[in-house]
Amino acid sequence: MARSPDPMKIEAVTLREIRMPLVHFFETSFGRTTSRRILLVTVHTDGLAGWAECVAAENPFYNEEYIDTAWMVLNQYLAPSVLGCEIGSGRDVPARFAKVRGNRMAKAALENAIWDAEARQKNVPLWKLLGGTRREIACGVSIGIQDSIEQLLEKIAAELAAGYQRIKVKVKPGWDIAVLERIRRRWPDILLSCDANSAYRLEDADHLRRFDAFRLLMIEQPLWNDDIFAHACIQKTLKTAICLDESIRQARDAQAAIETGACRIINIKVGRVGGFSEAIAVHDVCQSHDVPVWCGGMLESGVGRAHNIALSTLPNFRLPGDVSASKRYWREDIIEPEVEVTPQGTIAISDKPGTGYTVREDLIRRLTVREETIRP
Ligand code: OSB
Ligand code: MG
Repeated sequence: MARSPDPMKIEAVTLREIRMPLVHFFETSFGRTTSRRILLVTVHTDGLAGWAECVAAENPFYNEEYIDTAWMVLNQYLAPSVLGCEIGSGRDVPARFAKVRGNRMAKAALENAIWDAEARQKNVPLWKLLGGTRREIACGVSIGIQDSIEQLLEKIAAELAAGYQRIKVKVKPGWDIAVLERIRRRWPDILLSCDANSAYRLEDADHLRRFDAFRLLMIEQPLWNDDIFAHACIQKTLKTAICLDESIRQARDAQAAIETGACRIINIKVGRVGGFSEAIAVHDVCQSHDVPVWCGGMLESGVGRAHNIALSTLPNFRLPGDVSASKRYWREDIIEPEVEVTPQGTIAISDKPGTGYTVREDLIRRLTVREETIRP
């Protein structure tokens, strides 16, 4: 029997904030982002480094966390709970964080950095370590609210020409029916969905039923960010499948949402659910109920993007994800090679150990505005 590798002694954890301007602003129902403040986490163990990205945004608008709260929780609670410890695998990390409530994006960053280190230590691809099976993944794009419908149509045309398999547009009251009408008039048959990021209320149920005319693949998170019950009420009255994003923070939420009929599709974001271990658990709950999942995005740099790619290889990731090419976001990404999408709208999965992408530490150093290394 193969001897399992020695546990990893966690010697230090480095937190870094880098600033990266987006190639194009990204606007949702809760606001516009033009430049990212990104928190990167590095774990140092036995001469190896594991990297991960904390997907908490600049403001607590998508969920309760943002970069500054994540930094503090990592610094004061999460890093101390692994520093100096012998850890066998990424799987063993959530138990060490159990006392800390919520703060899932902060937890995910440190857990995923340890999975990243584990894959390197064992010299296996991260996607295999996670239980992945796919050799290529299907890609869609999420397109933000634009200054005009014409500008949006131009963007969609460019993404379709690039090969992307599914177009998702952000919607909110006042930027919805007219937008979807124009898209469907020009492209009657594309795979199309929309994401409201919680912009509607139960009083909008009649309005939301008008979306059924556009034969959408799904409508993502129409109601409150923390709700399951009200989504179950409106899903009954909609032809269009609801996909939950914000509401699904853990496998129990997925189970509740599926069993109450609150959604027919689930978006998995590894940061939102607290790390790879819980992301796999959500995936498995959905798979056992025959509910398809897809991988969501949070405007990640290459470090987080590479992790999303690895996660997307699990078998129940049956719909195109919001995992797209580096160049849609960044003039220059912090990994090598950059993430590229084929003309068929897929990303090919590497057989190399780890993520298959190299972190560009030189570039990261130049982009760093804040750095702190925590030791036992
Ligand atoms: O709801 O999926 C979302 C970006 C920031 C916050 C929330 C969301 C998004 C996206 C972008 O839709 C997906 C991406 O391209 O990274
Ligand atoms: Mg969403």
